[in-house]
Amino acid sequence: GAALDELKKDTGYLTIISRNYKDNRSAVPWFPRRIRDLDRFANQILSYGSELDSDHPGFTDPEYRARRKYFADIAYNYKHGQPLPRVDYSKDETATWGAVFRKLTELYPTHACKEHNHVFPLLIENCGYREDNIPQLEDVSNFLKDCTGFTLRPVAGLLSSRDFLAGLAFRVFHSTQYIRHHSRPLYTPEPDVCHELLGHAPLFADPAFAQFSQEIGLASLGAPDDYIERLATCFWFTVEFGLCRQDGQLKAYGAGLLSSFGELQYCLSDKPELRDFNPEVTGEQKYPITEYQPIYFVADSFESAKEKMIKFAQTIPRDFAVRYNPYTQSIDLLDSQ
Ligand code: NLE
Ligand code: FE2
Repeated sequence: GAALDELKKDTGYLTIISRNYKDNRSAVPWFPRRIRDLDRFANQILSYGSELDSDHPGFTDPEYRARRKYFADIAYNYKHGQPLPRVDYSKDETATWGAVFRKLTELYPTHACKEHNHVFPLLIENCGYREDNIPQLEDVSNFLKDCTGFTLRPVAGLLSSRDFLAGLAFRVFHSTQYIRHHSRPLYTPEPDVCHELLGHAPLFADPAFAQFSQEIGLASLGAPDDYIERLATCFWFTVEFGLCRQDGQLKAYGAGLLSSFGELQYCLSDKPELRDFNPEVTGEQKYPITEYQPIYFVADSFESAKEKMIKFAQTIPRDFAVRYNPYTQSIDLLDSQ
């Protein structure tokens, strides 16, 4: 009747079973309810990907700056559902990728977790991972979709933690498409296509890891700012810089490690400090972003890390619960009691 019509007008046919959310809506930070809502983030990036700081290795390289603008524009104009634009990478760009690829693939068998080593040959087989070829985001996104339902979206610049994490609730990963400046191939503090495709993509093909990542995303929806900060920190120390123990040995699964030849060796040396992953504690840890991490957190498995994240999510002050509806690719809201 009238109440249902009112609710439909309010939500555009999304499922709300939570009266709390409906009554309290103005107090809850906005969050995407359906996958196409992610298109809104393009207009609210914190910095445009082509504005390089003066200490960036590409700052004084006009060719590199023009290239960064080209990639930022692709992402800025991208809309959900479109194929990810294919890019012709130059000879120099491909050479940079090749240097990174060659060095890292030497280390993976001994340094990367078993999930990464399991998926990597499949990417070589199906997505054009080769020393002399930079894979296309479209091909990798389609591969991930088949494995776990994860997809990639191009991103024009830096998203807020809130927006970036919200994508994960929909199994959407915001990915850069440009490549690092050729002058510094073995470590960069900013993500690039090497980091996304060598570091992140293989893990998003793993079902348990995909679930873990989505849990962080779901926990973030409508959460207060201080919890977004904690969740982003947990993301940093897991998805970006996580270590795990496998068959009694320490291995890397964090993308920031798996895309840096220097840090991948350093993280398994006796130099850094190691602590057990626990969202309550990990979420409070401060970290540098432009140098190797002094502290890493170690997970027992993606399953156990996921269980810990789910427990932590229940401590977030939110008077409704969220559930991802894969049929409609939208978020259902439930009463949490
Ligand atoms: N340090 C990483 C690399 O060199 O590939 C990138 C980390 C991005 C968070
Ligand atoms: Fe990353």
